[in-house]
Amino acid sequence: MEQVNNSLASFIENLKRRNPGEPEFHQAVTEVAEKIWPFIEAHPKYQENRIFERLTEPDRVVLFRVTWTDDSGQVHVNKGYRIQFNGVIGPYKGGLRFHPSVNLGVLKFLAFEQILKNSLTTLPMGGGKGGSDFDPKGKSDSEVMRFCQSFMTELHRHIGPDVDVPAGDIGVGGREVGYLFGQYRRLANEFTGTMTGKGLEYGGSLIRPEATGYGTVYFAQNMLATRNQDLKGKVCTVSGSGNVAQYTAEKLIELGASVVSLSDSSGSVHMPDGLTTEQLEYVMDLKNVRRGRIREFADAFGLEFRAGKRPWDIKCDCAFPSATQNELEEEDARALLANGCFVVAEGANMPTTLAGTKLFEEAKILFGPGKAANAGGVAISGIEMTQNSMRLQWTREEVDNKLKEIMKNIHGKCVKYGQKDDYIDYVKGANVAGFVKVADAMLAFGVV
Ligand code: NDP
Ligand code: 2IT
Repeated sequence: MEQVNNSLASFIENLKRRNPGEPEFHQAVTEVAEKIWPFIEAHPKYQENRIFERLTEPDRVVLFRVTWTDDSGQVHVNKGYRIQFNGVIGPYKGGLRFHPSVNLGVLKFLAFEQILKNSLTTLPMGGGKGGSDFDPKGKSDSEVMRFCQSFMTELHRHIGPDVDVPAGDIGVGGREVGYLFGQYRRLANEFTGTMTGKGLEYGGSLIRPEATGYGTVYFAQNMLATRNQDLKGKVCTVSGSGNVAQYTAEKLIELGASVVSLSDSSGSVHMPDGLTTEQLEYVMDLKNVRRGRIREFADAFGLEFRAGKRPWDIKCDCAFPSATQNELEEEDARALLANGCFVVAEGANMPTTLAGTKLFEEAKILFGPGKAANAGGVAISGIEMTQNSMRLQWTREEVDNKLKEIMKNIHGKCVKYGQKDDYIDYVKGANVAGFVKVADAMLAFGVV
């Protein structure tokens, strides 16, 4: 009979052996495993039923070909994916990412994180993620439309309002969701809330575009409140300049903080006097309508553009990594700490490397991991699903209040499971709290 070796080291070794060539997936699981192992050991029912092993193997992975034609008539082939990772607490839920770096390991890390994040929101949503290595940069609207239609022509067989509900992520915003949902509705011949992040005219929710960024800022407010502080007057670095970065910046400005950086994959812009509302409007138009580069923003306002550089060497109190995974490495964490940064709220998914996370923990700063801090986006997706099922639309204020309440709740759960003698281990708190609900549902279902 196979001997079960229950040590953390052998678990990680097995995971790497069974999932070769997926470093981001290994990283995401390692972070969770390190935090929940003592909890699992203290509750043998999880270990005896090999719950964590089951939780790290997706229910299913759908991999398909996406063929489309560009404006000059040339045919292209991309990969399409949907990872339906765990559905024990609700329909699979999670975004679609279109970016050339997308591969199986990246989407498995994102879908795995999504299981615990969705559990934390308290709403009934399982974990999923999907996307393609298609690069929307430089493509015309009609090329993006043809790609989205081809992608959905296959994906529609695998999703549905009670099965799997995709949304946006990097490279998938309002325009793409419109094309994707339009094709879904046409093929399914029914109007159901099978995508979230939809336009307001066709079933979208107020505040969904803002929700991830606003929610991350609300989470930071909750963390600061544990030290009797708030965001007023705080100097904040933000990375990225897409959906999450834009609404993080908007809420920070509204709360009286000073946003001193934005970035994209070409480099960062330093705004020593703080981003103004007028400048943010310019960035939104540049990125969402004209689809330009952040350098153009620096040039338009005579600001310093730091080619190829991240914002983390800029002095700040609070940092909001809002671009992509592993954008905040050990050296960046060291620079932030040396400059006195004491709040890091992750708007992106897994932006901090394991070594960076360790430094933040040792320094006992307020470090809010993505699966807690950025859960506002998927939470309001859940609220969009509820509105679609009820066939009504809540007001902006109602939805924003729900978002605030959910972020406060998530913060409370992190404190409950992560409180240590002299600081709150939010990484442990988020992982254990997210795990318990899913694990107990898995136990209830028996060996499946
Ligand atoms: P967008 O596509 O709107 O914006 C992405 C931003 O990140 C752009 O500024 C982009 O720059 C930058 N970026 C992307 N890849 C890289 C890279 N390899 N290096 C440096 N910069 C990069 O995506 P979102 O704002 O929606 O997503 C940002 C992050 O937030 C992701 O980690 C996503 O998973 C996470 N997230 C998103 C949610 C949502 O609701 N949208 C919810 C929760 C988390 P460039 O234009 O040069 O590519
Ligand atoms: O990472 C995420 O939580 C998202 N991209 C949002 C997912 C969703 O279904 O709204």
